[in-house]
Amino acid sequence: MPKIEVCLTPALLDLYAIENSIVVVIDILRATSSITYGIENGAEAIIPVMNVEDCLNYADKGYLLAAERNGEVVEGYDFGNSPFSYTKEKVAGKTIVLTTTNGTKAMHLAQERAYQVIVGSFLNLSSVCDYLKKQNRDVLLLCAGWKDNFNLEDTLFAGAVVEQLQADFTVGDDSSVAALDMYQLAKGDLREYLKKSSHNHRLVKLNIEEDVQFCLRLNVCNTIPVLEGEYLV
Ligand code: 3SL
Repeated sequence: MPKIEVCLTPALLDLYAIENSIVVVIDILRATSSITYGIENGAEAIIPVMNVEDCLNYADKGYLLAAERNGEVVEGYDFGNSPFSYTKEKVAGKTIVLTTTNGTKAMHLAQERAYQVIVGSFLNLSSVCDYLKKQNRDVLLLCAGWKDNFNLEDTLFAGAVVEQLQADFTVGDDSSVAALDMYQLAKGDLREYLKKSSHNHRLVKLNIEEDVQFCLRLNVCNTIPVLEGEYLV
């Protein structure tokens, strides 16, 4: 049986052998939720870049430029990381260059070594799990966390995936067991549980409570963004 493991922060990624694994990058609030929603809504591609300045390399290509740091849109950019900026009206047929505090960095780190990098969120939970079940390959769930620290929301999602895959995969490490236990404790009311999370406090201060609610919606997207070269498609 293939194995499933959970890497709780990008700072721990070096500990995992991922050359033959599918890595699911998770940044529930809000990067991987917004990316999922954008691709679902017909964005042609999303190019995740590490640094704000990297976006400018694409400035003359007619792409939308999106940049978030510390939860806020970086001045001068078209938009940031809110799922409400990734609606059909705004992104269908468009290519978006995106940089975020944690999520896009995690994608780059994973891509250096992984067999494949895909994007997971509660919005596409079941589609991601169905896809992983069919691949018969080891899986690493990579929590983007916050500036290399552990966070609750990404770990909860990892637990939700472990719950759906545990019959078909060997659960490979204690962080998977912890994520599963946490998810089973919280799943009756994810929103209530996440009121304790540090990123929730950050986002509530920024007045984006509705983004948090949105990112916790279950299975409203079928798409699975896959990183192909520099493009998420
Ligand atoms: O860190 C990230 O990649 C972001 O998702 C953070 S925020 O939700 O936009 O604050």
